[in-house]
Amino acid sequence: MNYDHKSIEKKWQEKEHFKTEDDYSKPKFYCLDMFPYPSGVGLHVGHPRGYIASDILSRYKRMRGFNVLHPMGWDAFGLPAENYAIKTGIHPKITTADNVAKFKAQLEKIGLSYDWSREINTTDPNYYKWTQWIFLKMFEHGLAYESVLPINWCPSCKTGLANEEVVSGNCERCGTAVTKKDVRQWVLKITKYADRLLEDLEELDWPEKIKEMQRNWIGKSHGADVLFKLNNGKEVKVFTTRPDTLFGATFLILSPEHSLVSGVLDDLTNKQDVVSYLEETKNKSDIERMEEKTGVPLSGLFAINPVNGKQIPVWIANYVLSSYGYGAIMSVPAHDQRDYEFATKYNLDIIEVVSGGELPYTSEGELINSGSFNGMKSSEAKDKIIQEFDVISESINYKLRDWVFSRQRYWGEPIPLIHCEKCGIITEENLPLELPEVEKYEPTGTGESPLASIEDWVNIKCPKCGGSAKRETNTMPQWAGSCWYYLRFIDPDNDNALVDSEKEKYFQPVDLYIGGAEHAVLHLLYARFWHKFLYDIGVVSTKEPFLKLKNQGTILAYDGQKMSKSKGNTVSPDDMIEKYGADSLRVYEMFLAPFEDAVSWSDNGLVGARRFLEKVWNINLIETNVEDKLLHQTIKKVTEDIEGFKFNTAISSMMILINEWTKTGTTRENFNLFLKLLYPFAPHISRELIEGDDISWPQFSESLIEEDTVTLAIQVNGKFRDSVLLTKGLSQEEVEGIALEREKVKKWISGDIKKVIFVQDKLINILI
Ligand code: ANZ
Ligand code: ZN
Repeated sequence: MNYDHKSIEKKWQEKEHFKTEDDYSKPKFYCLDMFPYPSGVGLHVGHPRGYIASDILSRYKRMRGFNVLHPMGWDAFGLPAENYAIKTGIHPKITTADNVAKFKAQLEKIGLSYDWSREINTTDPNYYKWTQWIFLKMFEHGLAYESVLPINWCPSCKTGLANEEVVSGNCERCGTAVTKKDVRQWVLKITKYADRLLEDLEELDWPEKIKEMQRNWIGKSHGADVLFKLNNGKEVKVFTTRPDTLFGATFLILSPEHSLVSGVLDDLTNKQDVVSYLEETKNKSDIERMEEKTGVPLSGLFAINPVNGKQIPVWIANYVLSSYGYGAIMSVPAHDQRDYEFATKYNLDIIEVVSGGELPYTSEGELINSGSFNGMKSSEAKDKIIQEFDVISESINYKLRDWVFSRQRYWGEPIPLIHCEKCGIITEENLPLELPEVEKYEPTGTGESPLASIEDWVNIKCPKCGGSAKRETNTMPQWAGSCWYYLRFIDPDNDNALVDSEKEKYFQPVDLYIGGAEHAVLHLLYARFWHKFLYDIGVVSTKEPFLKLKNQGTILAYDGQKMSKSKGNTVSPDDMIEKYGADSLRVYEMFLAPFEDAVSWSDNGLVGARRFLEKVWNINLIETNVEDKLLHQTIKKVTEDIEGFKFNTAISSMMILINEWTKTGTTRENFNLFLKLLYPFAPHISRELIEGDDISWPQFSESLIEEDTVTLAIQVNGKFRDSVLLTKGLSQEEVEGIALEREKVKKWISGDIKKVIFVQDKLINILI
């Protein structure tokens, strides 16, 4: 009989159904994939890599008696569907539904064991009702506030962006250089959680790289605030991590946006220069501002260095960020790279105050040119300087900024707030507040969302005073729905609560979370923030949502490039499944490299996986029952490798076993044990071949796989000369023969052997 993958896969995909039980007596295992954005182009073979791994774990844990929650859903708000609507006039709802159907069909063909009865979609009003509910809770707790500070603005997407969405100065989505714009916006106080987000990272079993990225993003710095008096009577506060370098602070720099600047213009002797400089930097994107350090002095203004009373010049410069610290710095060119470049360029004083070597010397060391602090170590001087001066105080700074949460676009969750002239801002209690139909999806570009033009939706009566009021027209960012979706899978149809608390207690936290590393400081940080808030208001019982995280490596195209539709180098799983089968695809994707490594796709490799399964299909079953040691070693290896995420070596050990059995044949009983090992990887063919309904995970026999080799030491005249790996139980004669042939031993043997001391399986000592 031929291995006909098509009929087998169809049969088992129809037959096997996976439903998570509400049986709380069993141990649970919550195994979650990062749910996809259902894009129009469908999946390529890179996407399922993570899904296959989570499926292996889910099937394996079920076999071991766990109640497994393994759900899937759609993160369906977002710009592609909206941009498509702008082009075609087709409502994003329709596009989204089409894409979801397409994605789901693709996933089903791979044979993923999801409990589809729990499917969720973030654009479903029954879902986003709860996204809105959480927002309102945050609002009630003072964690959502309105602000009009300049924000990151993508001129192409025509919307404001969060800091996390700006990747080296460009829009995370479209790559356009981000500018600044004053937009009224809703902001979430993620900074209130900075310390907890930092501390609780320690208890997570996540890739160290991701944890480090979050630590850096939160960016907690210990240092000092220093107050500088100006000659015009005003004061400027700066944050520094190096108060020990204060004697080397030779000038002060304000960011162009610093609040003090506009007030001093008239007192300057170079007002015109400053005004044109401000104009120039305003029109530059952050990235352009980073390219070259430029600045201009505020002539006529100077500051007093509080430690030595010296007058120092005040400048504005583009590399001082308005959003960090206080938007102003004390410049220490001898010990800071950026300040050094700036001072060299503009011929400003450079005073060395920490001895070390070549300038700029940026490490800590021993103080010089620092008055009574000379000779002190930096660490000591920091404390002493903070103690000594009233205008210097200990301070902690974070890089993390509050989360700009409003978008001026259509296809997102409406923010359920109402602006009333009399009552101020009030909450919409009638959730879900559904997205209204619009005629045009175009962003206005003015900072207002397309919703603003739907008069009869915007203009309402205030629910409190009955007077005229307006709805908030901003929508939520694409990250909102994914901040809490893992909770909804636990209880997807609950109309009365976001999640039933008894169910939540049983299923939370997610035991294993698999997805791409690109979400390190976006989704993975935002979700942790929302979770901690939900913990604080008693909705969830754990401090962290995702216990263990694994990132799959990228699968690159044949040419080693990233797969993309525009490059025309994508490989579709559909074609591969049609030709070679889902089981072959699954085995190949897990075999091709360690799970977290990037690797290029190759059809040949897929053919190799297919051949392996054909060998399994054709194994010769024989009657003689022998204890199969290799089988039991394989069971042990595959068990350990699945637990350790080493799917590639698990498969190679199964391949070794199958190669052996291809020569010798095996018994039905042993073959059945093997098929259960194969089942999580290649479920369809395994189910087809397994005899009986029991698919529990096989146990290996300890006694069978006990080590049968030993390392034996060889001595000559009592001195260690070599060691050798031997089968256990060899006789003195046999070992002596082997020992005397060893190069490292031979050279010590001259003359006759007088005596041999032999301790079985341990040592041989040759005396001459
Ligand atoms: C003087 C100094 C001397 C500094 C020295 C460093 C080395 P982290 O560690 O990242 O927190 N800084 C403060 N506010 C800034 C702003 N708004 N824009 C640009 N730079 C700013 O960095 C803290 C350091 O970054 C501060 O310590 C300050 O420079 C600079 F040898 O002050 B330092
Ligand atoms: Zn953009």
